[in-house]
Amino acid sequence: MSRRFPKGFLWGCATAAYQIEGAPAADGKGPSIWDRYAHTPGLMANGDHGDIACDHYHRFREDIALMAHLGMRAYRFSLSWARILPEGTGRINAAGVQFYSDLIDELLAHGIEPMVTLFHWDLPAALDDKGGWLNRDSADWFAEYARVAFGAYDGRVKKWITINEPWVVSDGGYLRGTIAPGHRNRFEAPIASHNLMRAHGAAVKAYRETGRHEIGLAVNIEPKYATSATPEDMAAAHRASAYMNEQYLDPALLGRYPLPLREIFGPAWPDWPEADFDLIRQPLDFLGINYYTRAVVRHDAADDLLRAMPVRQPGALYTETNWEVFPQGLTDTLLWIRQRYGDIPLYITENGAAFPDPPAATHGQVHDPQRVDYLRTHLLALHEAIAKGVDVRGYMAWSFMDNLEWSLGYAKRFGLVHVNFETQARTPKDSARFYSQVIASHGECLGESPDTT
Ligand code: GBH
Repeated sequence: MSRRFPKGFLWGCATAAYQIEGAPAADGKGPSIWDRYAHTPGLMANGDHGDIACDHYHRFREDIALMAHLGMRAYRFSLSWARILPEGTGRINAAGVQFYSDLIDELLAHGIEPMVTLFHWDLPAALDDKGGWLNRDSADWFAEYARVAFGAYDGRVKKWITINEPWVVSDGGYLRGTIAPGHRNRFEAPIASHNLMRAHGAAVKAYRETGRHEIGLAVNIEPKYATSATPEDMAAAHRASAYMNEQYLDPALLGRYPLPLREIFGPAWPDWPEADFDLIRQPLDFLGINYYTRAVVRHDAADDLLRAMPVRQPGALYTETNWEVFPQGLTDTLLWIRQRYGDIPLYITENGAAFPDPPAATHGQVHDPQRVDYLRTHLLALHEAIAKGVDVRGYMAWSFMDNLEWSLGYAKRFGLVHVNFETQARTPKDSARFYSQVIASHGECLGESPDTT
């Protein structure tokens, strides 16, 4: 069977500003909640922080040259809001605007299409001081920032993403405290989610005033399977999916929240003004799907939010972050999205895995057979969904290079390109070479039996 991908299919890779840039105070940048969080003792694995990271702020030209060398056709990256607006609103920092302008020009000069995420978690600290995503004004702050970015880059940038993974921001940032701003409050989580979605809507609305290209939202989707067919386990899977998946896609695409959220949050679930849903539900040009893993769950009253607990799968392969490798979940996710929300152009905006790679590159090589397998099997699963008629237009591997895996620090490596954090040397791993071949053959080489040399 031919594994050729559709004509014009966009092959690329992804990163996010705080994970790679470093230079937290360069050229007038304001502090973000991640600068604060990472410098709060005890919160980051190994005491790591993003002050240098991959030093991409100073090395973007060589990084882009390497992307081009590997054959990337697209690069998804995020803008640091506080580089552009150091206080989050108001004063524009021209040097920050210039940095991304130079980066975009460099990409275009190498024939690489930029895909720009406006918000990948690094909220300006000045806005957190005003309540961050708990403040209803956050939708206006975000629209103001979005307008500045559209004004500076639209035309050169043809694909925009408003927000990356609102679920992670709400669940990690406001409910469990595992990422910035580190709150643990069940009442805050749905409010943060709602304001993130209002901000998304407000930015899309602003884009329609002046924007000439495409804009969408990027969500993390994990299919939730019941461990048995009992009504209890089925209901648990249903709640888990409502919480992680439908909580964001339903308001964005259907203009309402899924019913189980009321039961999940109980007294912590607010009643929202109807008009909010008109703002949130803006017509989108595409949806970005970040896919990493699935969950199999069983009913368990001991879990006081979802009454659902993950069930470990014997015999399955798990990554270094303890996520099950389950390529079929990508096919299932894409078919589910079409079934629930209808036909909307999709991009895989992230997909990848952390594995314990060899600690250092030897003789310019880094062998990462598990990542090669992960890529191959997920691209085959993606191809299957496309063959079944799902409109997927591109794939961005997470990540271009090893980087700061948020609170888990530098030890968890997701890169196609190895980074030596002592010397900042970049070394393409076997997975980068494999992905180059996939791109060069439009997927055709996926049909061949794996190279076992
Ligand atoms: C993405 O989020 C981020 O966008 C990116 O910045 C990050 O570097 C990358 O992934 C790798 O982490 O099994 O219960 O622990 C990932 C979203 C949500 C995917 C939680 C895995 C596992 C749930 N993740 N999910 S659990």
